[in-house]
Amino acid sequence: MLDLAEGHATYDAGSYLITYNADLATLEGSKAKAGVVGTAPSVSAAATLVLSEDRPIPPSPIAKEATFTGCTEDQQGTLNDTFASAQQIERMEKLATSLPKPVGKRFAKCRHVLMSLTFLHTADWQLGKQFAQVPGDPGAALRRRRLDTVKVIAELARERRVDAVLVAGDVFEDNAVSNETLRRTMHALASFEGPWVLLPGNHDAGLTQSAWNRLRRLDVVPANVMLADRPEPIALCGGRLMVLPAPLQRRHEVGDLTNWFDTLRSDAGVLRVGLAHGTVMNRLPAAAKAHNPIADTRAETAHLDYLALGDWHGTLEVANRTWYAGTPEPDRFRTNEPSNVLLVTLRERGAPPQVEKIPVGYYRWTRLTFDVMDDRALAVLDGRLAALGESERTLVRLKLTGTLDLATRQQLDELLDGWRARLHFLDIDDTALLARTGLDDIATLIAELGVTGFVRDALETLVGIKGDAGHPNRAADAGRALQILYHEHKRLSENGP
Ligand SMILES: [Mn+2]
Repeated sequence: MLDLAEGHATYDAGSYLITYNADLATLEGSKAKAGVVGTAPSVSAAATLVLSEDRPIPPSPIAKEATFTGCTEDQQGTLNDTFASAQQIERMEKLATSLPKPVGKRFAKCRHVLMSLTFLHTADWQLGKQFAQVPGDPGAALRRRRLDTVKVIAELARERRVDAVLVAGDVFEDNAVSNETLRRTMHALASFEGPWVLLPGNHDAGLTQSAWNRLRRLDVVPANVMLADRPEPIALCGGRLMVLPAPLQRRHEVGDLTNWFDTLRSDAGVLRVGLAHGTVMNRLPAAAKAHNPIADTRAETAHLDYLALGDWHGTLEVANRTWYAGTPEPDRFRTNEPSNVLLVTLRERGAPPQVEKIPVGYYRWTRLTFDVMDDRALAVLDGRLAALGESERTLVRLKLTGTLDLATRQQLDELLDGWRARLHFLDIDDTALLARTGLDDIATLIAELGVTGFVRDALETLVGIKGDAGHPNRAADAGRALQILYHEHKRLSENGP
């Protein structure tokens, strides 16, 4: 809340940072305070208070509106509009020229510092992906959904009034996606009319015959959509933002395509954002493929304010100022935090970026391992599946272990049939679920497992306790112990230690 009558220095107004400059207050004197309450020019005066260059701007969470006391509703609206978007600089400049000279001059000097810039960072849409592991209608629904999630991203960009959307590669599953997919993709971007920058990745590399060339040939690319298939800087936001793209021009590169970022010069104050697709060296699990290397020091050596990456499907701050956005719509059973886009705010050259994760994914892919020992476990399994919630948008890969008798196995199958109908997709791996033999028959057990020595002694003791009607609790425990012993011994003898 900025109270113009107070004359304080710094305010955090609805988390839009406002600097109230004492010099300006002096300049306008008490008239400024009075003026703010009533007339339209006084709103301009209030706006100029925000635009002082005299004080450092500490980092603060960003919102795109400020609340002022002493304004009419209309004036408040004007202020909010003015602050709403960094794209509105021209408007602010016009406003400045209508102001008394000293104030207008101050504004002209400090606008770069004060107007923060925001963009969405996303990647790995892989539109047109087939989902061979999910057959039939559920797989088709997953394919359609990816395009819907892109529409959600476009809506989000509009709502948050960002300055740009950067897509860090693998927009398409491959260069052979249908013309229909290409057209529908362009259509899905329609809600956001600001600049989109689309980068080729390894899936849709900028080859001679590429989806990118085809898009151009089909003449379906809107004017606000840039295909960054050449390693050339792209100036956005009236020149305040320079995007440095490193498009893959074949699927696998041995060298680091972001090298050229280091040598590209830009004017002082221009924000520098790299856009690339590949593997950041030394930072990802060893299993990550080492194609398309990107230096983990690139943000420093190229003086980037932010490096927007794609290829790793989970959201990850992988190095200083360097993020993987992850795929916005999850596409596999892996727990690496997909489903987000990143809302990035840059305040000024050199200041740390503010990065907000915004979930946009629809489907949830869940892996579950469950040990079934007896019929009581079925109710627990039922509860675990129910606790996942939102069954219609959930895919489950269920791995079952344990031993079951035939009757319980049948109950289990009925339970799973029910869940198969409710979930979007249920994949069951029951290769480690063993059928139980007559555990009461010690002779059978010993013969089947082929045990001797202390294992055989333990078996005999447990069977003895299990048969002791005088101690029903101990008997139940012994029964369970027998099952575990049976299961473990069988597993070890089949798989080796
Ligand atoms: Mn990729």
